[in-house]
Parts: sequence; C-alpha cells; structure tokens
Amino acid sequence: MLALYGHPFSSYTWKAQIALHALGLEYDFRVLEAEFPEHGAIVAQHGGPHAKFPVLVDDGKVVFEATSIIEYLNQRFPADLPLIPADAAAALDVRTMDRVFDNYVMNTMQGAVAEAIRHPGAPDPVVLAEVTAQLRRTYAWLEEWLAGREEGAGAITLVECAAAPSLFYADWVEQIGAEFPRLSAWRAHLVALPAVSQCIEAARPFRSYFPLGAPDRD
Ligand SMILES: N[C@@H](CCC(=O)N[C@@H](CS)C(=O)NCC(=O)O)C(=O)O
Repeated sequence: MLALYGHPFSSYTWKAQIALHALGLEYDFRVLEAEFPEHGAIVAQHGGPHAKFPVLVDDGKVVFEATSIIEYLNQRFPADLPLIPADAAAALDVRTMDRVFDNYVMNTMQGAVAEAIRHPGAPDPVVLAEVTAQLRRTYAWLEEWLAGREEGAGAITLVECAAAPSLFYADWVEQIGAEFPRLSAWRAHLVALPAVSQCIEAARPFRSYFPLGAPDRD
C-alpha cells in the first residue's frame, strides 16, 4: 500500500493528499508527531536536502517534493481525468501554474509563518508587510489569470492540488478581499471540493498550530 509521510496541518502534505484523494487511492497516512519517531526518521533520510515533507513510499520507491509526488502518481495511476494533461502544451500550462502557486503564494505565505515562529508574539511588522504586499500582487495577477480560465466542473489537476492549500492558508495571512472577486470565488470552489475538504477537516484539530492565530472562518 502507498504510504504518505506528512502532517494533517501541513500545506504541502495537503497538496499530495488532494492528488491521492482525487485519484481515489487508499494510502497509509504516517503522521509526523513526536510519538512516531520512526516517521520522522524516514523524512530525515528521504525528504531531500532539507528533510521536508511530504514523502511518498510506494513499495520501496520513495518520492519527495509534493509536485514530484503528483507527477509520480499521475504516471503510476493513469486516470480518465489525469492530474497532468497528456497534451504537452496543456501540461506546460499546468506545470507553470504549479510553480506560480508554490513560489508566489505558498512560499510567500510561509514567510509570514516563519517570521511568527522566529519571533513568537512579536513578528517584525516590516516582514509581515512585505509578505502581504507580495501576496496582494499575486492575488491581482491571479484575478486576471482567472478571467481567461475555463473551469472544468470539479476537475482536479496539479493546478488545483497546488492552489487549494496555498490559497487556503494565504487567505489567513492576507484575506482575499472583495477587490478580487474571481479569486475569492475560486478559493470557495476549491475548499468545497471533497478531495480538499477532507484535508481541511482533518487539520481542524490542529488550528492552534498556526503561529499567526487562525482566523474564525473556514
Ligand atoms: N518544496 C517542498 C516543500 C515542503 C515543505 O516546505 N514542507 C514543510 C511542511 S508544509 C516542512 O517540511 N516543514 C518542516 C521543516 O521545514 O522542517 C515540497 O514541495 O514538498
């Protein structure tokens, strides 16, 4: 059976989980908590240069990096609605947007989280202001991108896998306001997808982990 090492509150773990859920795959979720040091040992050994999670293990084959896990699942479990389109031009577009969500939403949002962890209770307002400005710039770009996008009814690709967790948590750092109506509506659509809402519910008991304080919504 597939095994995924990660944590229910971790955005990049969600990214891999959403793909697993979309493909309808069963997997053994090996949660990283102090009571399971053997899970941490796998991530330390296989989680790449900085020992990050998620890590997927499939019958001895180990894959790290959420995007690579999704690429792997897409190859290993061909589906009628693939996570990455077979058409090369369409696949390039999907992979480009995956980079946009990781680099300009997820990792930007994590900058605020890292600052709050570095200075508990007193994050540097300059750092937080930089993060929110960068997020707003990305939101404006995504608002335009969405204007030209056709939504596949409920379809989940690598784009949705990357977008759902990154927009979910970015909104907690800098709320996607009424000036971004398409992005706001798309986030609502994403969080309602069963493959995503499963992650949200599993993470709910851990909301106190959010170092900036989880807002009272979602
Ligand atoms: N580029 C990696 C990033 C993974 C990542 O940042 N994971 C976080 C959890 S969301 C993590 O491992 N945090 C623990 C740490 O940095 O030690 C990916 O796409 O999988």
